[in-house]
Amino acid sequence: MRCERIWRDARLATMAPASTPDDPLGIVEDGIVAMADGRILYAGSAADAPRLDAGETIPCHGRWITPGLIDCHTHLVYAGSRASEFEQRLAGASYEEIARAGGGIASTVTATRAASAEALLSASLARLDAMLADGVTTVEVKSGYGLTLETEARMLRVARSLEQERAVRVSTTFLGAHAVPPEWRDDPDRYVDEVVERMIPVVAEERLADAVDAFCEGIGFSPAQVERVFKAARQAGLSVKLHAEQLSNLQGAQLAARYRALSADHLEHADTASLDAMAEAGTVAVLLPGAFYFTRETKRPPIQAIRDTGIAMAVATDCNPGTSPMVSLLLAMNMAATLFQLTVPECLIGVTRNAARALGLQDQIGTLEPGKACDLAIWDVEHPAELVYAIGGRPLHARIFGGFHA
Ligand code: DI6
Ligand code: FE
Repeated sequence: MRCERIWRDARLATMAPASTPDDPLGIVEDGIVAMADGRILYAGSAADAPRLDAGETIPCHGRWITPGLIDCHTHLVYAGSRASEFEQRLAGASYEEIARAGGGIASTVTATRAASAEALLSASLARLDAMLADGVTTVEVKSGYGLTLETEARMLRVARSLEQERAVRVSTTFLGAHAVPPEWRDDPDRYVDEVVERMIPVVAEERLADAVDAFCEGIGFSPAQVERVFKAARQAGLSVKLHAEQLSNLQGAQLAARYRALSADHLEHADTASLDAMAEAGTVAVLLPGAFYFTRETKRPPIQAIRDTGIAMAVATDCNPGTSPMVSLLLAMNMAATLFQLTVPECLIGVTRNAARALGLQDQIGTLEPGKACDLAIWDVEHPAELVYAIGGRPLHARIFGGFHA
């Protein structure tokens, strides 16, 4: 078989669904990956490989190859900083108090509205470059700091343009229902009208977003308001996801499941009825330990119940200026293990196969299997567990995007 490039002498963690329970990572010791047309032609043991006629062969000297990592929940595009609010919180103010006093998301909205597309792009690229250095090849990016049609569209266009600036796949999410903007504070339902009647149709028509998200919370939107957003999204042909049960239990995850959401994210305060509904709907649980850590939340998501119901778990950075100013997906895995007691395989599958599912991209990325995009991370580690264990290292040897060294 003719292929363009082969990586040989590698150890693979394919992340393909386990054929045996004692091999959750799909490990291949004597592995090769063959690429044609940017896709994986073969990934598996050298001994079992078909005859491959390669244009170029790259020796990996026993290094580990995983699928390129996927950060499936970020607010990467924004302007400004919230370091002063961090200091207020250290002095005793709560995240919700700061938000209700007009700070929080609203302060980033002010900074983001004032920023040009160029300024937003350059601030975002600095964060994106740090993510890529951790082996990320796909990143989800939400809007939600503009909260007018014009500024939300600007955020989404900047997010899309990251694909031209760097070798990365970007999945965009419209988060117009992130916060009620100051000009609508006295009439939140009218702002929801704006999101539903004006913004979502344009976002869909201009293909600015791949999905629609909302913040279902006392300081965000009620389930009834979120439902209106979901209805409009589905009508426009967009899939949905939800920030659910982060600070309190409003039964957002149940609502998400009812709309067959790709994911329900955070879930610290989720109850078992919600988990059953998510399992039934195939909605992925996206865990965001960076936000849990940074807000010094004490209620952990019900991990054992999530496991027991068989819900797929993903892990992401939630990179945002208010509750998770974090760009390292490797650190997010470490936190998911340390703070939430995820196992090492759960963390690794959570940033690859299950993260792909959370974006609806499971047919394209997330595992080393024939037909998937040849997005690889090649690591200088003795075992993939080190990717979860170590804090602040630089284990990435090379990042391959669509078959090319990036
Ligand atoms: N939940 C979060 O943790 C972020 N957004 C959301 O809906 C916080 C965003 C911010 O504080 O800027
Ligand atoms: Fe978030």
